[in-house]
Amino acid sequence: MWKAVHNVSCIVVMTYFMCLLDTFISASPRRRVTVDQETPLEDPVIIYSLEHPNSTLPPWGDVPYVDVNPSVLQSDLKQVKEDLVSRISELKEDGEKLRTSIEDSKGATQTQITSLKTQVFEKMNEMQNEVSRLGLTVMAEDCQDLFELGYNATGVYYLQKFGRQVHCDMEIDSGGWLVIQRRVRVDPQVNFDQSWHTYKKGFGDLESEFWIGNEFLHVLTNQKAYRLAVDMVDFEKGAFAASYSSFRVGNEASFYALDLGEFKGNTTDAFSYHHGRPFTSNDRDNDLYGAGNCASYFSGGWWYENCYDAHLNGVYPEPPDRLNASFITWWALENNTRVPLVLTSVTVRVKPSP
Ligand SMILES: [Ca+2]
Repeated sequence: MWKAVHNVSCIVVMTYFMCLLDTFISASPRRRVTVDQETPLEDPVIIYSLEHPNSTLPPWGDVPYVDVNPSVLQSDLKQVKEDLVSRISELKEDGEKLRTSIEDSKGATQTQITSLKTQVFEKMNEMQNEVSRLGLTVMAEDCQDLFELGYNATGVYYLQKFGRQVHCDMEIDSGGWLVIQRRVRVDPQVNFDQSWHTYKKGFGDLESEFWIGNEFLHVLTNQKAYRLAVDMVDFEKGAFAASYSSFRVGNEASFYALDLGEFKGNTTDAFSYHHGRPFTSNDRDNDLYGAGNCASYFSGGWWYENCYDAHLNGVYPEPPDRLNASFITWWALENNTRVPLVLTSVTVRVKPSP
């Protein structure tokens, strides 16, 4: 009997303590931490959501959760704070690096700008010089002017003043020579048996054979004093040179009369024979040959008298023939004997007198 009473008493006491425990637990605030449902519990990404235990919540077990005690939470918060401080520190370092980088960049840019400025100034100077040169080029009166402006390549140039092209020899005899006539062996040969009008305006090809034109010769040689040089190559005897201290051509009213100065050269002065003579073409007979037109006889316009000692506008002899020297010819004296140079190439060039 006593044992039965004892058992019942024990059950009542245990129930009482269990009730007390339950009451105690229920009365304690519960800190619950919900976790992301997608996140495995083994490695939870904790979303700190402190809920009051009396708030409406799904039944326990429906929502994954972990109970954390305050010390753990405090530790987590401390870790977060430390992480934030660390991150802020990193950001500060990054910012400092960025600032340094920007300053470096600014420095580099400044250097580049300085370099660019220098280049721009240099370019501007170059352009200014070029503009100046171009301005002077526009004003150029002849090849010597171009040569002095730095144009030192032999070839065809444009003279703005005259609105035409000219061939400049920038190499021979100190350069600056304007070529007024050239004969070279080309096929087909340029026809020099031309009319007054054609000789007046000029003809041929500046890169090969040409006559620059009587009107241009007149205008050119009257803008300043010029000297003249003739380069010749005989088909057997080689090169010869003749030069004249002055060279001037009169206007059309004078029939482009020739005015030559003092001769120098390694051959005979054949050209002075024509000094003072008007020009004759196959359709304008201004020569002193009474029986006909020298230009027609010798197939090319020239400052004929009766008819010539030098004739550079003839035709090439094929084959070269010294006995019948009525071609491109320069009569020379050899041992007091007149001997014609039969020329296979000729260049006549002018340059301002020194
Ligand atoms: Ca005549």
